[in-house]
Amino acid sequence: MDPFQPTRDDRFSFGLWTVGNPGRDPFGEPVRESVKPTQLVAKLAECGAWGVNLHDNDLVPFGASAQERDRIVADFKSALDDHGMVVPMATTNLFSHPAFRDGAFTANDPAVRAFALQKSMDAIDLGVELGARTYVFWGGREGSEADACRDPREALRRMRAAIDYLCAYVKDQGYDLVFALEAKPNEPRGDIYLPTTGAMLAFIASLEHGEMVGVNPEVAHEHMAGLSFVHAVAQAMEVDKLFHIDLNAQRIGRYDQDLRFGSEDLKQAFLLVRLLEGTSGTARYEGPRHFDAHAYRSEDLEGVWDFARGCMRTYKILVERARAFDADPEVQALIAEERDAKLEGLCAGYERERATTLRGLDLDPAALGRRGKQWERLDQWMTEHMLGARS
Ligand code: GLT
Ligand code: MN
Ligand code: MN
Repeated sequence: MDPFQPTRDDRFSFGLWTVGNPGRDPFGEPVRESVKPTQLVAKLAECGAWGVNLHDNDLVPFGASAQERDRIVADFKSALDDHGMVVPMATTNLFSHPAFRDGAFTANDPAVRAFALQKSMDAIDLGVELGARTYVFWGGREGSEADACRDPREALRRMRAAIDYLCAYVKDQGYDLVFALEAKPNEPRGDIYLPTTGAMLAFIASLEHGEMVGVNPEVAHEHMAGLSFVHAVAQAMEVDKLFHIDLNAQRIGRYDQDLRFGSEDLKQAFLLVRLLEGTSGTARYEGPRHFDAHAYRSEDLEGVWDFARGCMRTYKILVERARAFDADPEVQALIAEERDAKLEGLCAGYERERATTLRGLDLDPAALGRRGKQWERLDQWMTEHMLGARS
């Protein structure tokens, strides 16, 4: 049996907007015909995915009547049942409609903000109806080019008011749902408010119901800003705020590429999988492994499924490689080398007597400064594990 064939236990999910992406870009028309959501569900199941995520309007066209909506949702639910698929996450499209040209939750016009709340409550109902347990907010239009148009502090206050409002709505309905906020530095706006995962984490601490709000970091969005995605995810995990994740690939300094997972910067992808899977003995991320990416515009529909299989396959290969790396006795010995339990204890928090002992230690900074760390060796071993040259 192929060990890299995905199974439902891997909890891999894709958005309808990812495998359904027709290849439109700012310079060109779609290159692929649009595929019905029910067909996407069937095909995803065939490829070994476990879940499918959606924006309200990926499934129900904007402006559909109530009867139309119910019929579409019923058909979609049957497709999910027929193919044993789930909807782990849902979200609202608060960026396509012209009304959101200058923001949704942060817009100056209160009518736009009211419309955004209205649309979000409807979309939350839809997500819950389909079984979603996580609700993502990506504020694609929440930013500016002409910054004099609004005080950025006011934008943050409006964003807080909206998230607080919708948390209260979820509680009032008794829904079993948490929120995950997704940061992006720019595109489609010149600058987007709360541009990084770290900024989102600080914002969450200021919310009224912060306990039900976490983050949904995306590889591409952190790499666009030249930041370490692994560090961003680690910061979220360390405070139990990694509620969801958007996996893809991206080269630094470019537009949001949303490439097949692992197709760029394999080293970061390896370190990310190692972190998520906890192969070095740390806590594992238990949420969905969601791919927010799409096939190259060069592809036809067959290429879309090559893309989807490739995302899952690379993830699974990297899990295997990360396990082998962390099980390597030489790797373990090298990382463990400098651990000293007594000194760890003395550094572990201020207490007057311990501080006196610490201050009395006869440390030798010159000797500490002379010792090389051997991280060249460690990193080379990692490279060799990634390349399959060491096992
Ligand atoms: C859009 C965006 C993504 C977000 C999606 C959720 S939609 O494709 O580029 O990063 O995660 O709104
Ligand atoms: Mn995303
Ligand atoms: Mn992206």
